[in-house]
Amino acid sequence: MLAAMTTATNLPSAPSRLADPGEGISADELALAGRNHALLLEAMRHDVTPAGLHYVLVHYDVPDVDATTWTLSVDGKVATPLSMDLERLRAYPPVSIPVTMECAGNGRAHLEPRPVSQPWLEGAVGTAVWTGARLVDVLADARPTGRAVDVVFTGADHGVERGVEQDYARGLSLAEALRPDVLLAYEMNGQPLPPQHGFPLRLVVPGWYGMTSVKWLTSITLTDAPYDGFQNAVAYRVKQDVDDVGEPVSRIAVRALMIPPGFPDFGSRRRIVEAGHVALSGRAWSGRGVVTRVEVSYDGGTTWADAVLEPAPGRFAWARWTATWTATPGDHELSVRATDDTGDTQPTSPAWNAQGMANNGVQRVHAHVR
Ligand SMILES: Nc1nc2c(c(=O)[nH]1)N[C@H]1C(S)=C(S)[C@@H](COP(=O)(O)O)O[C@H]1N2
Ligand SMILES: [Mo]
Repeated sequence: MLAAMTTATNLPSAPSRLADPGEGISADELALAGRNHALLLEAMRHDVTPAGLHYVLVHYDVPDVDATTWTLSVDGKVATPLSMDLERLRAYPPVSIPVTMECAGNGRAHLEPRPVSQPWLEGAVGTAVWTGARLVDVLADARPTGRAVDVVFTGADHGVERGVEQDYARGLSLAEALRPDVLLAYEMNGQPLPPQHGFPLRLVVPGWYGMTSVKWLTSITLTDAPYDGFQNAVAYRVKQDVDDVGEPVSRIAVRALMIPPGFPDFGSRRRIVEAGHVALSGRAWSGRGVVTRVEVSYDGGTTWADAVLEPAPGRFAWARWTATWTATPGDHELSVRATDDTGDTQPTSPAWNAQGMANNGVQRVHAHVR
């Protein structure tokens, strides 16, 4: 059954590759960028991102799901296979959690050489309040057998990726899947999920990069071996060479972003700022620990000053930070970096890997002060 989800084909399909030196964004990448939109950085003024401003990443097409006939199956290494509709899912005790989700490819377009894929700058992030049933409650009813080690989540969307035709699917270890904050979410910010965010049901795995939170969920299959489908074994890996096996991508590395100050130039998005005291703010998050420090630099990363960090609204939600910049006339490069309680911080130059995964290089904002 799992084999049917992942089939090598000879369909035309773009390979994984690095851009040549000086190669610009192609029309193919522009088509991806137009579909998969980033958070507008000024939307970080909201604790909870309005649904329409949350970043979107859809590998294939948004599937056409009829909620009246849709069902979720829970099968594989379970004593009691289940099939349930939305009404049955809503009968489980509902839980709401604010979660900052980030795409593992965030920042990819800044890498040199540039992995050719969805060309994110830095906005592939957003925070939503997700409401749904706890996965652990549903799995308790299905009763995993002693042989279950992995849980495979499959969506209703279908496509071909690097020659492999597939339904989007990801495996997660049973131990991680049983965490009480892993949700089968049917609401985003108090409303039914929007089509692009997984209507009618998605998985939400707080703290992990977004690829784990499978949208348009149709089946949950427990397996007695680690899942080796495309999205686990090939796509979401940190590789030094496109042909490496690499290491799996998992939890979100610490990162901070600022709302660019002043007003933008339309074409370049460079900032025009009035001299004097400038209030800066933004957000910081980590899926691996708790953010303990945010620092801001006004001189291209030569010197750093502590920002004020506010309490986060939840363990897996971003925290707001503020700082005051004394802006003097001239051209300046602003940047911000966060540190978490595991000691992790952000590198000034992003750590390179062949698929542009899980990099957390610092944001740079160019400002002209007048
Ligand atoms: N079924 C399915 N689930 C999916 C995806 C997808 O293409 N299909 N994209 C994943 C990726 S790579 C990310 S970053 C998040 C994005 O979630 P969002 O669009 O709600 O922000 O969904 C994940 N879940
Ligand atoms: Mo992603």
